[in-house]
Amino acid sequence: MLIIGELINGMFSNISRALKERNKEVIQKCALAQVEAGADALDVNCGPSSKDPVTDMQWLIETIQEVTDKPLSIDSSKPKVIEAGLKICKARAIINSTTSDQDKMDTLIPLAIKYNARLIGLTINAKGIPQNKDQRLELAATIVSNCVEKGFAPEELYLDPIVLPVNVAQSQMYDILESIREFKIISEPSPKAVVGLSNVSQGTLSRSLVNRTFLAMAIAFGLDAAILDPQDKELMDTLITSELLLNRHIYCDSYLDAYRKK
Ligand code: THG
Repeated sequence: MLIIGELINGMFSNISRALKERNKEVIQKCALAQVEAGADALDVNCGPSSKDPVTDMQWLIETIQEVTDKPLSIDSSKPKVIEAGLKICKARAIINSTTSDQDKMDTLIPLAIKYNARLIGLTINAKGIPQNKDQRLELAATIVSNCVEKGFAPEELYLDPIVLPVNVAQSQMYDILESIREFKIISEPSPKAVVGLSNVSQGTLSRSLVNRTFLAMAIAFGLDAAILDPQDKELMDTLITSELLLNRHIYCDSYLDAYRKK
C-alpha cells in the first residue's frame, strides 16, 4: 500500500497560517512526523485561501525537500500549479490530479510523461461527481484510454472513485468499494486505485473509527494507495493488519513492529 500523508493541506488552519507567515518549522515538523509515522509520500495542497498558489506550492515543496526526500503528491486543480511543482520536485512526483475532462487530460497526461510522474485520475468531470458505479467506471475508462493513447502506462495511473462523506452519501459507499475492484479490470496491465480516505468521515462524530473501518474494506476490494492521516496509529494498525489478513506480508507475533521497520 502506498501511504500518502494528508496533513500538509491549507485546509488545516496550522498549515494555512504557516504558509502565510512562511514558517518553515511548522511545515517541516509536519512532514517529518508523517514520514516517521509511516508515510511513503506526502500530499501537498495550498488550500482554498491561497492567493498565489504557484508561489505557495513551490515554497511548500522546497521547504519539505529540505528535510525529506520522500515523493510528493502535488494536490491542485490548476495545471499551472502542478507544473510549477513538478519543475522542482527532486523525487518522482505524483500528479494529484487530472479529472476525466478532455482539456485536463490533454494537459496533464503529457506533463506526467515529461516529468516521469505518477498520475491520479479522478472519476469526475465538468458535469460533477458520479452518482453510481457505472458512471464512475465510464469516467475511469475514459481516463485509461486517454493514457494508453498518449503513451502513459496504466500501471502508473491511480484511479480515484471520489470518496464522499458517509453522512451525506451513505447509499454510495458500496458502489465506491465496487468501483475500486472494477477499476482493475479496465485494462491489462491494470490501473491502480487510490482514495482520499478522510473524506468518508467528514462531519461524523467517530471520525477515526469510520476512517479505519472503510480503509479495511477498501483494502479488501483492492485499494493500492490512500491519502490519509498516518499519525492516526489505530488507522495505521488497521491498514497493516488488513494487509496481513490478505496475505500481503508474513505473520509473526511482532508483525506491526516488523512492518514499521520495513
Ligand atoms: N482525492 C484526491 N486528493 C484529495 C482528496 C481526494 N486531496 C484532498 C483530500 N481529498 C484528502 N485530504 C484530506 C485532508 C483533510 C481532510 C480530508 C481530506 C479533513 N479535514 C478536516 C475536515 O474537513 O473536517 C479539516 C480539519 C481542520 O480544519 O482542521 O477531513 O479525495 N486524489
